[in-house]
Amino acid sequence: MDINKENWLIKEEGFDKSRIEDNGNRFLLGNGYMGIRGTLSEYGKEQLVAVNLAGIYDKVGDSWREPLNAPNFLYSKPEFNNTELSVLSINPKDHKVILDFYEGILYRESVFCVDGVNVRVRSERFPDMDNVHLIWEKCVIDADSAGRLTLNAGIDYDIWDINGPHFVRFEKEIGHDGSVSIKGFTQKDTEFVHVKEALVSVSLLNRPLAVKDDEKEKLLLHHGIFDIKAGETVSFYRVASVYTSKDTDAEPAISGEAISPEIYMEKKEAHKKWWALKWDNSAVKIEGDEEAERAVNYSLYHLHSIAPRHRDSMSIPARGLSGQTYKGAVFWDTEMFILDFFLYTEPRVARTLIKYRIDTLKGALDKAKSYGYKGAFYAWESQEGGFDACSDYNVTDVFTKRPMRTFFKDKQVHISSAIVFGLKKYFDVTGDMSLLSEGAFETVMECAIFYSELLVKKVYGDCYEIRDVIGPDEYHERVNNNFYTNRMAKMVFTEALRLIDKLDTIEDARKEEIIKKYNVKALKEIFEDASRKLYIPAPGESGVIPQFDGYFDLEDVSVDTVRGRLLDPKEYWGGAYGVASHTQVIKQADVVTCLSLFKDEYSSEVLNKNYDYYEKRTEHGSSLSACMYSLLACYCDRPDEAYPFFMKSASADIKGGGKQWAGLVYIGGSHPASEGGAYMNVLHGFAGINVKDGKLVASPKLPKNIKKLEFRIIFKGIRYLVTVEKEKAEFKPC
Ligand code: IFM
Repeated sequence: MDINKENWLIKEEGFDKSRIEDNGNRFLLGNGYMGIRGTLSEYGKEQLVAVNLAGIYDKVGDSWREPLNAPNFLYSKPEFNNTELSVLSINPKDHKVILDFYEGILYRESVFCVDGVNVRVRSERFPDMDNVHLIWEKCVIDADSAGRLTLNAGIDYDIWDINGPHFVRFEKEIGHDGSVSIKGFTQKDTEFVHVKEALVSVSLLNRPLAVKDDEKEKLLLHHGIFDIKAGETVSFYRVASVYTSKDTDAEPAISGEAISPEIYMEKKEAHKKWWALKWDNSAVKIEGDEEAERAVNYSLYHLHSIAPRHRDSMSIPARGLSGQTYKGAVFWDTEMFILDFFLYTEPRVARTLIKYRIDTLKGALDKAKSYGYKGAFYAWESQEGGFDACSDYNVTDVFTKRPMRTFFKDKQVHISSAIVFGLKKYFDVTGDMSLLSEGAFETVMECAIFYSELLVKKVYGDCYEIRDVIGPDEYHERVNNNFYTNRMAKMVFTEALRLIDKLDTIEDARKEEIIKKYNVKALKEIFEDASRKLYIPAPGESGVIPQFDGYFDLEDVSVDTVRGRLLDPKEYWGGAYGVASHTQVIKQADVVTCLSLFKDEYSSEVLNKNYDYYEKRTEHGSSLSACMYSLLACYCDRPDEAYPFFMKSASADIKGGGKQWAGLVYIGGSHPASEGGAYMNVLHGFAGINVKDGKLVASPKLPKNIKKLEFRIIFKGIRYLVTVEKEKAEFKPC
């Protein structure tokens, strides 16, 4: 597949202070172990510099438990004739930052004019994709007249945290071989993050660097002075490693010998090869629409960068590795929006994501128990061990500054169905049933038990209801019979029944264990009954399905009318007194999400009517919304209407500027669910590829500006080249 690599560059020309925050997300680098925000090397915590670590959390006082940020090992602020070369202090004459997302390398070039002398700083950096503890950087500085260049490069340990500071003490070490190291300990003295870096400078003078420890500024720096002539360059190469108390592999040995220009070049070549291989499996070629091609592949770049390939049981937080927003927690975003990309391009990662849920079953059992239920109620915001990090007060009222009681943790019971749905997709797409004996069977049984516990039967009546829940639309709390929740619960019962029928395929010893643990026969009866009698809201005369009981009785006003009622732009729309709560205006796709999952059960007329009804009433206040509308629009045979929603989803991070606040809580960062949703739009929507009766089927719906789609997928272990043109899709094993 030929790729137009020019289209795979994200460029920022000229320095604009107001873009610092967004660029941190747009130029993000990552390797699943760490995410390095796309900030400049002279930036500090005010510019939201962060090296965000996966799967290691800490809590300070009463504030939210959040993932740790490591000390910034990419800091540098050189000086020329005693003037700092920093965009924060001098407006650069020329400035560009380029992310080559085909190669996964971030480049920067700035020219500063210091007393009439043009001084140029060029750098490039990339995280190691094989040894995920490492990151590599090269920096070259020159000037068009002679002058004194001072190098200051090292570790900045004044760390940006939302709810920190997390490190209560630091241990520093200065090697005699060009390395420095700093180990930050949290209040639990056994927990630490260790950052070590080695740096070599290369210049005609070949002068060794000294080390400066500036305790006040919290900088541990390599330092050197070079009197350079016009055109002469001073370069430095560095490698840094991050290692934490959570790691079980060996810590990389970093010393002056770990880095040299030759080693750097070797690593860079290996890095480019790594990415070329990834793209070979996953790039999406969109003929006729370069902007769409760029946006969707950029989204995939992000997903590749945050995939936990270094573990066999780990998931992806809702804001990826772009920072501490949403507490670094894992939401339903993973199974419902992100998973499909990995299922079809790198099933091993999909397995790792699913395994995380299997391994956190204990947390889900405990959570259900704490509410008086049997079974598995997964964490709405899952951290280590399945601990639910979701607070009872998720939003701060902008007027009173008081925390507002929200019920996301207690009432978004649909979370457990997402886990079962993820597992079901894993089985259907990979054909790999090995997880069944590795805890998947128990996971599905426990989720089904949980939903059977939620069923309520009226004395007069023979159907079951699920009451007092929050559906995907979080603006309407504590409703009864949410269509999405009930239909997904039914799916859990049917999946549990399907797996019970597969019990014989599990090897004997495990099967024995399972039979001892569960009364499978009794469960089968319960699930059959539940699945038959669970009330699923149906389309009324108008063809529209009520999102929940009483939804149509709410005030029917437009999204703009509701927005017009806001007294403060940051005001929260939901909760008890939110402007949307008593209206039909919803935050994000809810009925529409459900219909896009179960489209085959409804007529085209019903799909169309619901799409039209809910589209007008949706704020799209969540980045999870647009892709579901795009999917349903395709299923309604309206691909041209699907297209803008797809572009919204695919562009969430390339454009930036999304919603940054929920009440007074900062929610900025990158949007993996939106990125994954964009992939789903291409795969399931435009190419129309889905699994039916164990086989791949395709029913393409290309919007008018897309001439042709081309990409590779893996289905049941076989790789296919998919080509879609007009109404035709072709799969060729490749
Ligand atoms: O999971 C979502 C939720 O549906 C809407 N609020 C943000 C969460 C994290 O993306």
